Amino acid sequence: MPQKFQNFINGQWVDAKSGKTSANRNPANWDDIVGLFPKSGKEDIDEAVKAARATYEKWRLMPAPARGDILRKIGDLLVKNKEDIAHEMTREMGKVLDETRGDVQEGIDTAYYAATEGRRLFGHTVPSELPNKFAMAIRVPIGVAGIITPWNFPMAIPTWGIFPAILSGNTVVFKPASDTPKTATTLVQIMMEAGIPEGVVNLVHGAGGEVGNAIVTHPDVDMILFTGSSEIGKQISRDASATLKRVSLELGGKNAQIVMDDADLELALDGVLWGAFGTTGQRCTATSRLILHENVYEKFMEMLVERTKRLKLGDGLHPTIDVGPCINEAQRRIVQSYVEIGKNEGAQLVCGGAIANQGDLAKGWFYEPTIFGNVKPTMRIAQEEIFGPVLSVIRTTSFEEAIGILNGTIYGLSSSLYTRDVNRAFAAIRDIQAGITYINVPTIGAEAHLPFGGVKQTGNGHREGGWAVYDFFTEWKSVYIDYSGRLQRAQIDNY
Ligand code: UN1
Repeated sequence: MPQKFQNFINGQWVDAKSGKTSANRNPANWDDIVGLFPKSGKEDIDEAVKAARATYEKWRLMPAPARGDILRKIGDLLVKNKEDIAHEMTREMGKVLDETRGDVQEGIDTAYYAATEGRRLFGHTVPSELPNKFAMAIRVPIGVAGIITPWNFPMAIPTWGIFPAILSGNTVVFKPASDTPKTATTLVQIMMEAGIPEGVVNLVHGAGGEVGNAIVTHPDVDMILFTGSSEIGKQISRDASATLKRVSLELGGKNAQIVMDDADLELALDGVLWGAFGTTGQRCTATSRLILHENVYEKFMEMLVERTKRLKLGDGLHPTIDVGPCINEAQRRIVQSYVEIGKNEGAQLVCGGAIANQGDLAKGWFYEPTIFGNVKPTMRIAQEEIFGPVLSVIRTTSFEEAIGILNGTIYGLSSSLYTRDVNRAFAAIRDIQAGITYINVPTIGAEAHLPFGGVKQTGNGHREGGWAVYDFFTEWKSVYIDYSGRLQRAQIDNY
């Protein structure tokens, strides 16, 4: 019998009130059931929000450096358990071990960053315009945060939200993706072991439609941090507006790597292979377009196809594997449908383009790493996020045209330029419309202490990560202290 897991509300492990569960399966072998997880609903969210609200009144009073001390312990425990968590995560969501280790490491980095932020949380002191008067602006916590996270980074992304939220003095209702409930459970167990008080972090498993929606519409939830698809992000934005919640959205991308004719082609090749097929292309920052200068087009395509065909698909727990499965059947179907769309649009399929189900791959959601050549910038496979191992290659004649093509989508998350020309590098940094620009680095691989997020329809202007996320999780309070002993009227008595 597979192990049964529970929600975590107010310091107790509890079943969903419905009593229902659903099976979470290994995407590399669907016979392997990772566990049974609660199918929760609005009534479970009501309990979780009640606990988070009540606990907030105590938690916000704990000094931030003391909250930071607990975050340091969380980091230490993640270090201690890194290898086990990485194995469990690969089994749960399929990406290869090196990558799941990196995912845990990103959580560790985020924990230690948050720990030190407990001794900063800087505000501003400014002079008052009146004599014998003091003025400052301080950061204060906001209340209850709903954190709704995706399955592609089951450790890193929850930590990006939860750690700064609680360090800032907020409490949390956490709904992880229904494809990765096990990693989320482990994260919560570690937080409890490190000494996070009961009720500060509440975990509720279940489907986005029920559980996610109940969080977003709950009048006692003050803010929502969501990472996922643009479609759901827009829905959340609409639903949250009824109670004027603060919402941070980290959504889709159609990230491109430009390779100019003066680039180090071997370096650019390593970059695009990693950016396009790492995590099976299932990153919001994945390279899904390659914009290739015509002078190197044929040569680079030959190198690229040769290396892509050598990528080994399989269970990410085996050290020889390069690329794991798609997360589930529905995702693989989307990938397959985009390949059909690309063919119908007249793009040239140069490798892959089929489900991979031979031998060991028979019971997993595998799809061959796929490349389309001669893609036109307006084709759907060059415009829409696919979230799978599909790369669209677009030919360009100039640097200026390449930047125009790169900017020519509704998204603006990550971007990359390979060139040896420093002038072009700086022009690209200025002109590319994206939240992240890499020079001679692929579109994936952001570091945890820098702001992470995008422009245009990738988000709504907030950033996850680094110092910037603390702006989302705190409110500014301006404070004036008059020690003159008399009424002093600003703008009036001094002019
Ligand atoms: C994502 O793309 O979904 O920048 C998150 C990276 C990782 C996080 C990616 N540190 O590739």
